[in-house]
Amino acid sequence: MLSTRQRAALLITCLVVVAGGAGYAIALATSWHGSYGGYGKGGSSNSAYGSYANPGKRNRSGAGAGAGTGSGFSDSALATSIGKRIGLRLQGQAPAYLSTSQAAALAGQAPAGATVNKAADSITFTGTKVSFVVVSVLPGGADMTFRVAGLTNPAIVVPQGAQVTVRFINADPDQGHGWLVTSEQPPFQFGQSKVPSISGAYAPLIGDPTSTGDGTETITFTAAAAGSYQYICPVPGHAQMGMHGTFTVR
Ligand SMILES: [Cu+2]
Repeated sequence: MLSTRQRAALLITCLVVVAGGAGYAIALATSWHGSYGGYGKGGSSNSAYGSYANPGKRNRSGAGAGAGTGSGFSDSALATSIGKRIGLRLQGQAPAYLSTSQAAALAGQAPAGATVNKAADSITFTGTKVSFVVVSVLPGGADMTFRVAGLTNPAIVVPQGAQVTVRFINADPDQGHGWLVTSEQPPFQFGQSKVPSISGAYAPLIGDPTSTGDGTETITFTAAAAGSYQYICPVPGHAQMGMHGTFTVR
């Protein structure tokens, strides 16, 4: 029997891109194996995001930092549309909620035992226990970015073998987002990795805020293998639009 976490981690997105004369037609099917709604409201698995036709939008650059340099399909309108659907579908299903002001405070808080270098936009941990808060799309901040310790998409460095605890909060009012560590490197494609390269390094997608506040969850994993990774949002097109930063294990 898979745990809620394991089931939620099995996010499979299939992108079928068909080149047409005027542009691309995209059939997009996203499904959660088991029930993503293992967070309490089961039964939302195997959702299909339907079909989209986007004539004339070939290889268009996405908006935001780090966007648009990939050779893959890029469509920020489609990426935003998918995020909206996920946001609505998963609204109210996060394991816990906190107020928007609490989320904003946590987004600016420096993690214990870390060196936060604002100029270099980096956070370096040296201890074997690493813990930090990641907030996606903080109101008032840049769209399609992560906020950690007051920095936007900072480089995060952790020692090899460290136990890493990540509290993920989705503060975006109208988009679903997640947080995942991958060995894939930018430029990202529209449909980048949905499977973490470090076991357990995946905070499953959280939907829109509710009247109670922003959805939050906490994950823990071991940074076993040294390497240069990226943390990304696994929603198609979101990493391409700027939701990524370096995650170094050394
Ligand atoms: Cu996202």
